[in-house]
Amino acid sequence: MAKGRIIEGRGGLYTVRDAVGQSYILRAKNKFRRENITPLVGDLVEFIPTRGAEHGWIEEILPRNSYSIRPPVANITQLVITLATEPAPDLILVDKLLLFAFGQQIVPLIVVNKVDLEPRLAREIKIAYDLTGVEVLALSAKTSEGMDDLQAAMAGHITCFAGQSGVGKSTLIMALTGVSLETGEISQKIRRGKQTTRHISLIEQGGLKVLDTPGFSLLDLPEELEPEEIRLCYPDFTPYSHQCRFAPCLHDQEPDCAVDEAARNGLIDLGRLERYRELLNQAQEKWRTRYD
Ligand SMILES: Nc1nc2c(ncn2[C@@H]2O[C@H](COP(=O)(O)OP(=O)(O)OP(=O)(O)O)[C@@H](O)[C@H]2O)c(=O)[nH]1
Ligand SMILES: [Mg+2]
Ligand SMILES: [Zn+2]
Repeated sequence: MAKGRIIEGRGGLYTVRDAVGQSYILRAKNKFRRENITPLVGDLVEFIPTRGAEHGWIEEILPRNSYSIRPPVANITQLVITLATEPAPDLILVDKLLLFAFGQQIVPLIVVNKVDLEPRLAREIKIAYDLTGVEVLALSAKTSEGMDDLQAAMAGHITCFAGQSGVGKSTLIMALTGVSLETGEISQKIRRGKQTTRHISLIEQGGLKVLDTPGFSLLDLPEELEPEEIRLCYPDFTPYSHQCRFAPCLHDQEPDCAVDEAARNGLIDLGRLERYRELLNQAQEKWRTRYD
């Protein structure tokens, strides 16, 4: 049986590319639907190739190293969390994406694009995320500032770009790979992107493997995420968390919480702690109502 990777999927048809770069349009066997498995871009599959005008079939999906529902992708090793001055950044989205990456052993990278418009946001994000250990790059797809650093950081990875519509994901990927993609202006009226990219696609060019994804603004926490697990995905809290009076401490309402104190003294980013509490409350609510 032939082997390849899904590089695109739409309307029940999947484009699969094999090791020598040949592409096939395939359908997925019914058994996947019965087993409640959706083939994802990034999946490694075994397939029976196209015969004549007939589409071939995806027969098996090989075990996934990583898997995400939003964006729905498989086997990525790096997540580029993209933000920009315009549209206005949503840091809770950034923190949710970080949570997802840490939970799946995917290497996160934060890029602040459009620094040609103004440099302040990139500086603020670098400070706020400093203690997380996550690399933050200041970039401009327009002037090419910082693009060499991004290219270097992506070497050897299967990289997925994610973030709000209009931050410049497709523009960055075009600049990196030279492959032409559709990009869209920010709506001046609502100051938001226009959801230009409609489908996830995997692009392999010039030694890079990169997934472009449609922008989104809402991201649910993973169903199976236990509220207590969230704090384990905050490396910026760990230097203080062992000094909390309670162990374990959720750093929410507990007295003598060292993380709370560190944030009030400016040692931990206060915004990170406030958003953590918001996510914790969302997860607790979800957990309480999970059998409703
Ligand atoms: N000034 C400036 N504008 C940029 C930069 N990068 C992208 N843009 C513009 O931002 C707009 C949105 O870019 P896209 O690449 O379509 O954004 P996207 O993140 O792919 O958006 P969706 O596909 O809707 O999720 C376009 O008008 C780009 O030209 C940049 O570095 N500086
Ligand atoms: Mg796009
Ligand atoms: Zn605490």
